[in-house]
Amino acid sequence: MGNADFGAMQKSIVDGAPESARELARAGLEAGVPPLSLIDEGFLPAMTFVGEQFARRTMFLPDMMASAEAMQAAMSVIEPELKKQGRERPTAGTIVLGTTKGDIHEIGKTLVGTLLTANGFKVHDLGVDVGSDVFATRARELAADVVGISALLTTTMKGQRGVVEEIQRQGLRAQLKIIVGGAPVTRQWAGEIGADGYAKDAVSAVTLVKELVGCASAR
Ligand code: B1M
Repeated sequence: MGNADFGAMQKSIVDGAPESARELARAGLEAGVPPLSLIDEGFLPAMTFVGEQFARRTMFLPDMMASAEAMQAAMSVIEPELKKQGRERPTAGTIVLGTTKGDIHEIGKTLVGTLLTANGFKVHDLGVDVGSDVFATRARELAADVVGISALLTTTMKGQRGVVEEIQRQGLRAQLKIIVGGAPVTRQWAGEIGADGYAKDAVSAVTLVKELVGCASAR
């Protein structure tokens, strides 16, 4: 593994500097650093830090927005590299993925989708602020094996329950699995709303989906 300036990566996020984040991601890949290390050791800790500062009111919404923009700039370089790993693989299953209604957080959801793609799944990313009916309708149209619902706000977690109910209402519940995730989401909540599983991060989401669709040996 090559050298990478994780400190500079973190600074680019905290400073909200997209150009610098993009360049550092590119340099990291060129130096041979694995894409997931760039995320987990380079950029992500700074995003978590920014969230904590926002909660403590030592950073404000414009700061958090600038940091998110820098994070997305880095991800735009890293994600194609992650996806490449999945190109040669047979389709392991179809996933419909999105963030709940009223919630525009997309970075974590997109990372989950990228890693699933890298592991051979066909991912249909519905984006953010997605209504329950859209989740259910697309799942039916695409004959999805798994529906993945992300929520980053305590207020929009309720939307996950809404999606489960809508899938039930449309008579699809028996033919697909439902997984949930996002910072405020817990395993207990997943159980309460009748989801099939909870994943705390993108790597565990892949393991979970493989277990649920019965290809635990797929890599
Ligand atoms: Co917002 N925000 N935000 N925000 N934001 C949080 C979530 C918050 C915790 C910050 C804080 O106060 N500490 C807080 C929520 C508090 C709560 O409800 N518990 C918060 C708030 C309050 C808000 C606003 C209400 C602020 C305001 O307007 N006053 C507002 C709401 C907007 C809305 O959605 N309607 C808002 C807005 C924003 C920005 C637009 C500025 C920006 C998002 C930009 C974008 O996505 N394009 C933003 C950001 C960046 C954050 C923080 C700082 C970082 C989120 C992130 O991208 N993390 C966040 C604080 C934090 O989480 N530490 C915060 C990096 C990402 C890789 O991690 O998304 O957690 P994460 O995803 C992980 C796992 O959670 C998991 O895997 C991912 C990868 O490992 N996972 C899944 C996620 N989805 C999954 C689905 C799965 C499985 C696993 O299966 C389907």
